[in-house]
Amino acid sequence: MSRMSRLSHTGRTSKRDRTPKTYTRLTHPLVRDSRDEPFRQATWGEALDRAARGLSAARGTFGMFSCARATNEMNYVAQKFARVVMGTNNVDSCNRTCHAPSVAGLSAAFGSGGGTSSYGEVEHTDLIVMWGSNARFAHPIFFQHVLKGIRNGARMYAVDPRRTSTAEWAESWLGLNVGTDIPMAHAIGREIIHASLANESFIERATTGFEEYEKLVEPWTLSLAEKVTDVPAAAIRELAHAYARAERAQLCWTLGITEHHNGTDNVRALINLSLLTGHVGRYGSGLQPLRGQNNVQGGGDMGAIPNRLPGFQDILDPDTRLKFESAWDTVIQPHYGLNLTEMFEAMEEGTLKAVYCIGENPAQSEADSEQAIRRLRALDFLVVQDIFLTKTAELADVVLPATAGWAETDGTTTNSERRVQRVRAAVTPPGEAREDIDIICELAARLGHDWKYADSEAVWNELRSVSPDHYGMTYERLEEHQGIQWPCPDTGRLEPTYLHGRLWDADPARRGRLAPFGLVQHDPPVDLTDEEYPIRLTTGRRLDSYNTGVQSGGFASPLRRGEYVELCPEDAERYGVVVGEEVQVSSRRGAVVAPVWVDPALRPGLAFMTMHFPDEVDTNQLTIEANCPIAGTAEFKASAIRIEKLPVATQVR
Ligand SMILES: Nc1nc2c(c(=O)[nH]1)N[C@H]1C(S)=C(S)[C@@H](COP(=O)(O)OP(=O)(O)OC[C@H]3O[C@@H](n4cnc5c(=O)[nH]c(N)nc54)[C@H](O)[C@@H]3O)O[C@H]1N2
Ligand SMILES: Nc1nc2c(c(=O)[nH]1)N[C@H]1C(S)=C(S)[C@@H](COP(=O)(O)OP(=O)(O)OC[C@H]3O[C@@H](n4cnc5c(=O)[nH]c(N)nc54)[C@H](O)[C@@H]3O)O[C@H]1N2
Ligand SMILES: [Mo]
Repeated sequence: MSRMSRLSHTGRTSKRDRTPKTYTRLTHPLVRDSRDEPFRQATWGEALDRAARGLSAARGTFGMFSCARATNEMNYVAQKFARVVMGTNNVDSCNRTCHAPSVAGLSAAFGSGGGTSSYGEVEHTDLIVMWGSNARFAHPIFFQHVLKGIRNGARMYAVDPRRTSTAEWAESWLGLNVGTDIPMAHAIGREIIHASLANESFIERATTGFEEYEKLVEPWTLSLAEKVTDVPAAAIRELAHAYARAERAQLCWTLGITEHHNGTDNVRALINLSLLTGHVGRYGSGLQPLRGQNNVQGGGDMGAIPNRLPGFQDILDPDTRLKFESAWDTVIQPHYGLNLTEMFEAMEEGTLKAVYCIGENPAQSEADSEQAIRRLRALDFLVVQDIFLTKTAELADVVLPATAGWAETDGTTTNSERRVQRVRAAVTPPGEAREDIDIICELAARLGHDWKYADSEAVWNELRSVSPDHYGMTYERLEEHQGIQWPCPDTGRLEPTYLHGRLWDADPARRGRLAPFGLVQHDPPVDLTDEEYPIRLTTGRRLDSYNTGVQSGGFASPLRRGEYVELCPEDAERYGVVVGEEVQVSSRRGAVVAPVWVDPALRPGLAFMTMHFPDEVDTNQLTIEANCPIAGTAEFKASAIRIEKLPVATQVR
């Protein structure tokens, strides 16, 4: 039976309550002996024993999801648990669904995955490009710095298929077709070269591969780019000239670039523009991938990723491994672990059978959520450690109640300008909730590893002893300077606020490894639109809600609309639908029912939905699990859908 007819037969189109679900805090451990039973409340002792038993049986088939909202200290201890207690590098977080392509692209170009600039630099720059980023909604604090920059005279350009709130502030909005960023970037690169605006001395001094790049972009004339992107050639030319002529320029991007099956290539295409013009490695000129969750940068820095040890040190390097092996008295697996995407694939293959999921909600955040849930269900053992009973937790054998990484826990977090800042416990946690670190250490102890940390500072000092980039940041100094950016190798001084100044050094010996141009080709979205699925769906965020809605769920406000499928006025008219009318939205993977919103910010053929209300409308039933082969990130930003009117009788009034 097709999904559509199944849907109408199960009556899911009848009266629906769309009030966002309210989650209540977890206050006690929960266990159950079989998945068919409901959870029952347990003592900590019983729940931890049960979790330890399940995990000890899972050696060799284990994976961990770590929490990008919790502290650096927690992420450090979590990845140590995976590596030392469970003997695996299979540890990852939501960075995979998000900015992993930025980290991979920046690492390939510069050897380090961090954004190159600091927030304040957008206030002291001449040009700001917001590329695939709706910072007005998703990074409102950073956007305040952008607005100050504009007030100080900076020009701002927005490159986004939708005329977003961010684009409203731009001098020019380049409303490109979804998935045509490489044609846009290559055409800008070609125009800069043809107009003799390339920074030849920087190219010569700091980069490699320019001749190949020049050949690669040569076919991308402005008129070809106009045809592919749907942005007028004159607007592309204007951005090319403005970027190349600016004394200083900041190129900021987010998920509009990374959440594609070729996200890393997209990132490389943008980095190329900075190499072409020398807009990197100087104050006010640089690259800012604005990271997502409050500590997703820190989680990766702490080694909660499958290919790096704490301090972003490569697992494949034997000296690095030796250092950690002697610090932790263990043997580190000499190969990369599975990333989040690969762990889900390994579940399918039956080679990954147990997961310890800390502060992630993959049952609702993974692309093609029906498939993700099926895979989680098939696990032999699932422990979820969260602050709420999430959809993922509902699938678990053991649920452990944690304290919130901010407000209830001491430690540090690292933001997307690489600034490590202190957070402090200010609120008493509910019920029997315990700190993430305590819970992990209790489990480690039951599995034969007695780690003693007096407090978060003790964890931090252990990290400092193995990570040169963090060595100079004592808690005392973090306090004194109100946060310090990495790298900070020295307790006596601070480094510049931007990275890669070395590329400008007159002395070749101090320039280090030169930055290669990325030779990347255009590759359109995997989920093609056709007669059956004629509309391009892109998904993302709104100001008033957070990710899968667990933390922003139930609050009501007249300004908060819940989930809608947003269309432009022309398309609404073409489909004969009006604001509030419920329609069926189907993709090649699933179907949902959602009310229509009409927004002139969209262009014909383009629809927008959020990921914020999966309990009411599960957008990720529609999205495609087409992953970037380098970074493992799914193409959340490009699915093909169709929209159908519902029979009148099923409309909710
Ligand atoms: N209010 C709020 N803030 C948040 C979050 C939240 O849920 N709510 N989540 C946090 C997290 S985890 C993250 S990762 C960040 C994400 O922050 P953003 O990446 O800024 O947010 P999104 O809305 O997902 O996507 C950004 C833009 O990409 C555009 N886009 C879609 N397809 C394309 C394309 O092919 N090319 C280009 N150039 N653009 C495209 C969309 O139209 C959208 O405006 O936000 C963080 N901040
Ligand atoms: N369609 C679509 N899907 C997307 C995206 C998209 O743009 N479109 N974006 C993707 C992106 S960028 C991201 S980052 C992911 C987000 O995916 P997830 O990280 O899976 O989703 P969240 O809703 O942020 O879940 C965070 C969980 O952490 C818990 N938590 C918060 N603080 C703590 C703590 O201190 N300790 C513990 N133990 N738990 C805590 C919360 O209760 C919540 O359950 O979604 C991805 N999915
Ligand atoms: Mo994210």
